[in-house]
Amino acid sequence: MSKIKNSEISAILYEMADLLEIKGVQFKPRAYRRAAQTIETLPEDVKLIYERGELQKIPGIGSSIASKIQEIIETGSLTYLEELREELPQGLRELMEIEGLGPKSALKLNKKLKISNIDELESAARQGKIRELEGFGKKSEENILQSIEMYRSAQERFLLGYALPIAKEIEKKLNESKVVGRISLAGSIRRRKETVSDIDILATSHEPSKTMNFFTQLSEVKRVLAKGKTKSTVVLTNNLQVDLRVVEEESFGLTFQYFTGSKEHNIRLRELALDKDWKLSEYGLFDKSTNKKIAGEKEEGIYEALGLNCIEPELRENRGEIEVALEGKLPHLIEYGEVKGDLHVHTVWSDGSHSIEDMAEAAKTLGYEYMAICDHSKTLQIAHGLDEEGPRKQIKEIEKLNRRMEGLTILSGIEVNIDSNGKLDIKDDMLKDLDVVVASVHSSFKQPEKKMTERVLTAVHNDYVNIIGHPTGRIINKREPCQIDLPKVFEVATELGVFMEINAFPNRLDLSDSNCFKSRDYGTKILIGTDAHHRDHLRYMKLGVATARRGWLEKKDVINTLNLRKLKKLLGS
Ligand code: DGT
Ligand code: CA
Ligand code: ZN
Repeated sequence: MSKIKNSEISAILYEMADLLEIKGVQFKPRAYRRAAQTIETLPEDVKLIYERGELQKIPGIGSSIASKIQEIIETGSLTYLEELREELPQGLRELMEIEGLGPKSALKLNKKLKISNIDELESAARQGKIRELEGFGKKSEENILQSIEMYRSAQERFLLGYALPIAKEIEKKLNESKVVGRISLAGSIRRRKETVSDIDILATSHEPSKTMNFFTQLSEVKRVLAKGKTKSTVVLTNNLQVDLRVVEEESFGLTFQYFTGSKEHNIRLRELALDKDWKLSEYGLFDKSTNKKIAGEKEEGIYEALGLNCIEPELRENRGEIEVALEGKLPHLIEYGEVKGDLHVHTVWSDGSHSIEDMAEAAKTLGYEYMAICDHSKTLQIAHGLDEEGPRKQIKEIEKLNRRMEGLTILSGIEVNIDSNGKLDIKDDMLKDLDVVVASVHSSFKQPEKKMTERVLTAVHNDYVNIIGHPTGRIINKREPCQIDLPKVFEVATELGVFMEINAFPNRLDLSDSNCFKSRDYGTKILIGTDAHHRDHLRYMKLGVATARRGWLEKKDVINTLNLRKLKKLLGS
C-alpha cells in the first residue's frame, strides 16, 4: 500500500475534474471537484478511513469515486487518470490557470497554434497570432496578456489565508520546542495584508544557535537559504519563504515595531522622531544629542514617547493613522470576537460540500448566534443553483431544523445572480419570503464602468435585496476588480438600507481594505460573509475581520456584530 497523503489524493481528484471538463463530460467534474475539496480539508488520514471501510461515509463521496480513491491508496496512481492524460493534449491544465481561458478555448489554442504552456501562450499573444483565431479577437488577446501578468505576480505573493495558518503552525512549533523566549509574527503577515511575500518571525532566545538549528530543521523546510546566529531564511516545501530573527530582549519592542512595518508607516514615524531631535532605528528610540535610549523594550512605549496612542498593526500603512493618532482619535476597530454570525453560506443545495445541518453544527462550534444559508440561484449553472421553487423547499427544511436546533438560528437566504442588465433570476414573490437576499455579479465582468454601475444599482433598488455580494468581483492574483463607481453604489446603498459585503474567502477579500476605508465616508453598513462552501471555510471569517480592521471599520459599521433580534429588524425579516 502506498504512503499517500490526503493532499496528494485531492490533487489527483482535482486533475480528474479538470481533464473530464476538458473532455466535455457533464456533471462528473463537479463531483470530483467536490470530493477533492472534501478530502483536502479532512482532519483525518483518508487511508485510515479506507481501512475502516468507511470511504463512502465521507460526505460527497459515492461508490464510484470511493473505488477510485481505493485504487489511489492501494497503488499510488489511477489508471483512468493515466488514460485521460494520454488521450488529451499536454499542457491544457496549465493554460486553464489563466483567467478567462476555459477548456474550450484552451483546446482551440492547442489545436490551432500548438500552444501547450503559458510561455508559448504569451509569445503567441505578443505576436498577434491569437486575434487571428476565430472566436478570439484583439480584445481577448489583450485580456490574455493581462491575465498572464496577474498569473505571474501570483507566483510571488501568497494569499494571507494560505500563509497565515502555516505561519501560526511554525510559531507554535517554535514555542513548544522551548528554544525561544518571546516570539511573534511580524511584517505584512502581522499587519494581515491580503497577500504576503514572505513570513517574518521575531524571537528572543538564550541559545540562538539551538533556535536556528531547530528552525532550519523543521519538517516543512525544503531549502535553507541562509543560516546565521541572528537571522535565518528557509523555503518551505510549498515555496513560502520564512525569515526568523533572534533579537535582544531589551530592544524587542522596537525591533518588533520596526519589522512589523509597513515601511511607509515607519518612515513617517521616523520623521516625527526627527522633529523632536530624536533618532528612531531598528535598535531603539534615542536622544540624538545624548544618545540616551528613550524607549525600546515595549512596542507601545515608542508610540507613547512620540505622543501617539498605540496604533494597531492592521492600521500601519501610512493612510493617515499617525495624524489621527496624534489627535487621539484612532478608530476603535472591530474585534475578532465580535462577529455573531455568518450570512453567506453554501450547502449541497447548490455547490457546497455539506448539508444545512452540518453547516449549522459547525457554525455553533464557532459560538455563533445565527447563520444564513445563501445558496446560488438557478442561472449559475456551474454551481447547480436552486430553481424557482428551490427556496420554498429550503425554507421548509430550515423551519424544521430550527425547531430542533438549540443555540443557533438558521436564517433562510439566497445568493441571486445579477444578470448583465441588472435583472435578478429569482422573482420578487419568492425573494420576499427569505430572511436574507445577497445579490452578486458572476458574469460579464468586463462591462464599462457606467453599465456595471447601473447594473449593480438596479439590484440595489430591488426592494428585497439586502446585500451586494463580492462587489467588485476581483479574484486576487487572477481577476482584476470590475470597473464600477463604488462611491455612487455606497451612496445609494446607504440611502436604501442595502449592505455591502466583505467576502472573506481568501482569494476574494472583496470589498478590499482600501474600499472599506472609502465606504466610511458614506456611512455604508458592511456585512462580513465567508462564502463558505465547506464547513472549514467558516473560519475564513477572521480574514474578513482583518480586512475590515485594515479598512478602519468599527463594530458599529458591521451588521453581523448585532444580535439576532437587532439584525432581523435591520433586515426587515
Ligand atoms: P511583504 O513581505 O512584501 O509582504 O511586506 P513586508 O511589509 O513584510 O516587507 P518586508 O518583509 O520586506 O519587511 C518587513 C518589515 O521590515 C517591513 O514591513 C518594514 C521593515 N523594513 C524593511 N525594509 C525597510 C526599510 O528599508 N526601511 C524601513 N523603514 N523599514 C523597513
Ligand atoms: Ca514580509
Ligand atoms: Zn458569489
